[in-house]
Amino acid sequence: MTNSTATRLQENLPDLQSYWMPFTGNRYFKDHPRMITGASGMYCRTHDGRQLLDAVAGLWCCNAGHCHPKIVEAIQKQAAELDYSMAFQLGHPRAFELANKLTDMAPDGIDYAFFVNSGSEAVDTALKMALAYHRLRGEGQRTRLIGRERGYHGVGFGGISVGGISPNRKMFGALLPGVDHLPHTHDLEHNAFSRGLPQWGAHLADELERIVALHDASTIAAVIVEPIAGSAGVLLPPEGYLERVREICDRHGILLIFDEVICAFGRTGDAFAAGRFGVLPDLITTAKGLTSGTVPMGAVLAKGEIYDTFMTGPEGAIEFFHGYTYSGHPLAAAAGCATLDVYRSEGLFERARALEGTLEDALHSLQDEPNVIDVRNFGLIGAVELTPIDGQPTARAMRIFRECYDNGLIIRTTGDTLAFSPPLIIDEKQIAHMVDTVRKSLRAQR
Ligand code: PXG
Repeated sequence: MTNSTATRLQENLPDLQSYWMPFTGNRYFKDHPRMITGASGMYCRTHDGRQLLDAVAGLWCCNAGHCHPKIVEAIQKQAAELDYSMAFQLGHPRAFELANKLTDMAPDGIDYAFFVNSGSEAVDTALKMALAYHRLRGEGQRTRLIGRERGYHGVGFGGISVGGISPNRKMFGALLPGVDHLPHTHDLEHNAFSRGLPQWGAHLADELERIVALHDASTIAAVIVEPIAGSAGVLLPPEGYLERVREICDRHGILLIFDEVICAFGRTGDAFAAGRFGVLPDLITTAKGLTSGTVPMGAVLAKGEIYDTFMTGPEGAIEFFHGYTYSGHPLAAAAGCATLDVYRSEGLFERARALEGTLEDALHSLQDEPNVIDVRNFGLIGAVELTPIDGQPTARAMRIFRECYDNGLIIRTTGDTLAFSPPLIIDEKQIAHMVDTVRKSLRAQR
C-alpha cells in the first residue's frame, strides 16, 4: 500500500491512482481531493461530511435539482423493466414517447428528435446531418462549417474544429478542413456590467457576410453558435445579433445550428433559447438538462424539412448512416420523460424566468468588490469576470473557487470568470447566500 493510499483510506476515500480525470489537473486533485458522495435538491455532500450549495447545477445539467424523487423512481422502474434493447431496427416505447414530449416542448417547426449520449455527440451528429442534407439536395459542394471564436461544442473532432477555444484545439493537429470562425461577441469596453443582453455588437454578425464573400455561399453547409456561450465564460449575444445571423444564413441557403446544450431546458427562462430569443434555427443540439443530468443523453432536434429531405430512396433502406449503440437508451429515455414532466408540472421554466431579476440584482451587487471587471447575466445564467493576476491567468478565479468551496458553495470557473447556473429550483434566500459567499471570497482574496 502506498503512503497516499493509506492516507486516503484514513480519510474515507478510495485509492485515487488509476482514474484519469477529464478536464482536471489530475495531480493537483489527487493531492487535494474534493469528493462528492451524495446530493439532494440544491445541495451536494462531500466525503468529509460537509454540505455545499450547488450554484452550477452539477455542470449546467441538474436543472430539476439533484436526485429529484420522480426522476429517480422512473429510472429505477425502467432499470427493472427493460435494461436495453437494440437501437437499430428495433425500438422501445420510451424513446418514442420522449421524442414526442421533446418536440412538443420545442419551438413550432422543430418536429424531430435524434438521440445521442452527450453534447459532443449531438454536435457531431448535427454537423453530419447538415452535410448530408445538402448532399441529398444535390448541393454536395456545401461542405464548409462555420463556428465562432470562443465557442464550445464539445470534444469530438467536429466539435473542436468548429469550436473556438484554443487550448481544446492546439494539442490535436489540423482538425477538420474547411472550417472558418466568426468573431466572438464579448466586449468589455462597450458592454461591461450590462444587465441582460448587451446593446452593442449586433453588427458583429455581419462578419458572416465577409466569410460568405470569401468562400462563396455555395461552399458553406452550416453555421453553428451557442445562443449564449457557457464554457467560454458566459458570452451573451448582443441584442439583434442572432436575428442577423439567421437572416444572413437564410439569404445564402446556409443551415443554422443552435448549440443549446446548456441553454435548453429552462436555463434562459424558456424551454429553449430559440424560443426565448424568437429565432428559429434549423437544428438544435441538446444534452445535459434533457435528463437533468441523471443519465447521459443528448438529442439533435430538427426541422421537418430536414427530416423529410432524408426520407427518400428505396422503402426499407437506411436513410442516415449514423447512430450510437445507446441512442435512445431505455434508462436515459425514462429519465428524460420524467424530467420533462417535472419541468412542466413544477413550472420550472417559468420559475427561472421569475427569478431572473433576483439573480441579476444579486450578482450586480458584486460590481464594486475587489478585482471585479464585469458582471453579466441572462435567465438563470450569471458571470463575474475578474482581473487576471499578472502572468498567472486563471489563478485568481481558481482561488475564489477554492475559497467558495471551503465556505460551502460550488461555483464554476472558466478563465478568470466565475460562472453561475444554479438548478431552476433555487430560491431567493439561496441566491442571496450564494452571492454573499462569493462576496466574502472576493474580499478574502483581495
Ligand atoms: N456544447 C455545448 C454548448 C456545451 O456547453 C457540449 C457541447 C459538450 O457536451 P458533453 O456532454 O459532450 O460534455 C457542451 C458541454 C463548463 C463546461 O465548464 C461546460 C460543458 C462541459 C464541460 C464544462 O462550463 N458543456
